[in-house]
Amino acid sequence: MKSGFVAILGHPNVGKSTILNGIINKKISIVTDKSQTTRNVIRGIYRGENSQIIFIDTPGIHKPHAKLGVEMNTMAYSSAHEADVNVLVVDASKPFNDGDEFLLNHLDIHKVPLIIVFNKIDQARITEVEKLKAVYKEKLPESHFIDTVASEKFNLEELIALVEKLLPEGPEYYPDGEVTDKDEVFQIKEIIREKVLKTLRDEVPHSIAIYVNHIEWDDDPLHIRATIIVEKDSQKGIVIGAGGKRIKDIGQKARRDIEKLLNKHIYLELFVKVQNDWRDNDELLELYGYKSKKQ
Ligand SMILES: Nc1nc2c(ncn2[C@@H]2O[C@H](COP(=O)(O)OP(=O)(O)OP(=O)(O)O)[C@@H](O)[C@H]2O)c(=O)[nH]1
Ligand SMILES: [Mg+2]
Repeated sequence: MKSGFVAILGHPNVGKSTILNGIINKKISIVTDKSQTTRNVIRGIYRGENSQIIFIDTPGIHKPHAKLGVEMNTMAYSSAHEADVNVLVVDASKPFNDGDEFLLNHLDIHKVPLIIVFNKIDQARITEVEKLKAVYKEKLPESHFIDTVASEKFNLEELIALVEKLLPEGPEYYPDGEVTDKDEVFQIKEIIREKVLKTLRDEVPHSIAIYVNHIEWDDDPLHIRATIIVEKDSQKGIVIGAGGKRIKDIGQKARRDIEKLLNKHIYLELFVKVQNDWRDNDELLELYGYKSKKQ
């Protein structure tokens, strides 16, 4: 059988997590319109008739402003290094820029087959996409190209077929039925973070982390106590909102999704806590699950 590890790489917000979810046909990785949504390496296990492919969603590579960003970039770089096939996702609606050049110079994408995915072609002009492709063709003549609209699942089956063709023969890495390497607690935290991200703007989304204090698995409804960590006092007020309206809204939306995930009624209690500069604190980064060597 064909099997192996496929890293999905690129800048933030290009559609990497949307591609993973579309391929696995399940929401494994959270998606928002904010950049730097994904902060961990998240595996999705795809099974074909004669293949098992471990697709690896990675944090978007960016210029880091804190240790958190450095950790995130490290996760992406090492995923590229370890992959059997690399998938570099680019936003087809944007012209080639210095940031793209930087990625090509720093990512370890020259040892194994490389697919360049031109995503968001629904937002791009054909002539501009052609220009972009000409640049990549010149820089990476051996790479394979494919156009996608990940949000519509357009061409994802073709992408899977191309990956299958490029993968080596190998063993089954995961038992039947497993779709991700992440446990339920990770997924609960991510659902809450997604709802916070979707409700907030500007700098606040980058400043939050989620900590699960306690889950009473035997209770019915199942009882979850979680804390939204922010970096400044002013952000605490923003997350809570006037009269607690915003945190209530976040809680309701998160509860619905967590109920779908666990297929159980849940009672979700949310707290907000300020932890100054947690994004630059090694111990707290480890506590919140953002240390790259732990991946
Ligand atoms: N129009 C359009 N929007 C898309 C497409 N694919 C993804 N999006 C949207 O682009 C935004 C970013 O998608 P993500 O999948 O979170 O992007 P990402 O590359 O994982 O981003 P990071 O996790 O921040 O690195 C979301 O609002 C998606 O709905 C596409 O093909 N066309
Ligand atoms: Mg993502």
